[in-house]
Amino acid sequence: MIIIKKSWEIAESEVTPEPLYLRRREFMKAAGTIGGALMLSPWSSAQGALEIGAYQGNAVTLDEEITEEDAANSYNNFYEFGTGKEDPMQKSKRFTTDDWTIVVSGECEKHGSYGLEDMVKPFTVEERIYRLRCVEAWSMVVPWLGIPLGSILQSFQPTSKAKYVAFKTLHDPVRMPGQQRSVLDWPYREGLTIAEAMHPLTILSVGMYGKTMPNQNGAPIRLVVPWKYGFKSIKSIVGIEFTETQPQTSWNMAASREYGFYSNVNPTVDHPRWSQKRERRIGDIFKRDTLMLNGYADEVASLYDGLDLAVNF
Ligand SMILES: Nc1nc2c(c(=O)[nH]1)N[C@H]1C(S)=C(S)[C@@H](COP(=O)(O)O)O[C@H]1N2
Ligand SMILES: [Mo]
Repeated sequence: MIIIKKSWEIAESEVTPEPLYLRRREFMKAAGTIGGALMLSPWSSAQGALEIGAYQGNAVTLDEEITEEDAANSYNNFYEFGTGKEDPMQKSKRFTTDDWTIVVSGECEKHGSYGLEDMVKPFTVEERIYRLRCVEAWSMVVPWLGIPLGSILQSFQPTSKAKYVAFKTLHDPVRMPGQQRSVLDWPYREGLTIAEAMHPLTILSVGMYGKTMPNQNGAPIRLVVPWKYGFKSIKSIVGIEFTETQPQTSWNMAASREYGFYSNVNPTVDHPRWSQKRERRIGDIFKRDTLMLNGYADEVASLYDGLDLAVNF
């Protein structure tokens, strides 16, 4: 397989300032992987569980400290396993994701039920180091492993009527005990415009910190949309539907005044109950300013040309 890099996909050695580059090398060593600009054969499979083999070196990186892996794996929002920050880590230990299938439906040519491995195997897994900004005003920097969502969606051949993409999390109150309480209208649902879904920064992530996705972070596959509040990055996806109209989304259904469909990170639009101007980076003592579109404005602001972001929050 030959991989042609997009203009913005630059090897870490070409773009990363040296101190971070060195830290990255140490991190890759610690994770027991080899960092390289282009590495193929992304998948290997053992006993049903999805394992990540070699992956492409990071195409998007940040000159910011990566959050401690332990913190990213123990301070989570995943209400399917409880509403406490440590519930997902503690209560998802026995969650199994073998033989995971994803149903693709709606406005596309190739609907059907896809096994996870079959769906992702044709694509190269890349490392993307992104900020994650929760609507609750905390944030992290996470090295995700994933595939551009757009590449996967194109393979389903969306029709011209596909204006939105809707995602659904597994609904199984036995395996996801948090669903035995109606804190949300299960299953968890999210959605993007087709332009947002096709944007090269949007990924489906299958791992982090050089490893297969931990259960508490949304195993085996979750969305990562780095310029939107964290709740848009839906975990443990079992359904992808192309729609003509704007899909319903869980937090908007729960409190439409507080959580809009777009939910772009925006320090100038406060949540009705708290300010969004600043955030607590997990591991830091002092708060820092929240950046417009979480620091990705150069890449994505054009998606919202002519849209009033205070109205379309
Ligand atoms: N299915 C599902 N996806 C979800 C959530 C959830 O409760 N259920 N929480 C969201 C929220 S609020 C955030 S901030 C991120 C947190 O991702 P992390 O735990 O990997 O940091 O996941 C999002 N995805
Ligand atoms: Mo969040």
